[in-house]
Amino acid sequence: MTDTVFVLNGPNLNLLGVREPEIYGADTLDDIAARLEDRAQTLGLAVDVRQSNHEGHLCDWLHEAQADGAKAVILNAGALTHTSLALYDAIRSIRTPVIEVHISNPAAREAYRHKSYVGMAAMGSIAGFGAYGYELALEAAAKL
Ligand code: CA2
Repeated sequence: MTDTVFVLNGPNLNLLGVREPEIYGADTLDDIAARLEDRAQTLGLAVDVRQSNHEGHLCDWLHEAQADGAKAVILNAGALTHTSLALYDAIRSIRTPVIEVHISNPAAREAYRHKSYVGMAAMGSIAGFGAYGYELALEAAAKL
């Protein structure tokens, strides 16, 4: 059976390509999903791309990834990255590897973006390469 990688996106990432393209680029989440689906096919994987503005949905989906035997989770938790102990605990509570992704480079931005609860629990992080970071994360997931 084809291994699936969950690609979970947090608050406001539904606005990608619509607002602040100077920071987050011109691609919409649908554009990113379409490229990931293509790339996944060549890697022999499937992707399940989701977005929610609600912290609890992201926790539920992390649990679902484990229950479904997903190969990995790629997680851009948006601003919840910097605040959510619940996401930290959810990532720690599953055995599924989680790869943190950010379009921008939070370390080069405001001090309040420097702490990452997701990064403290994730297997690894990719940040600052724009939307291409999702594809880099998928390559990393394929190697696991
Ligand atoms: O760079 C990233 O991917 C971030 O996760 C994006 C978050 C930000 O809070 C993190 O520090 C870094 C913001 C997501 C909001 O998405 C928007 C998309 C388009 C326009 C406005 C916001």
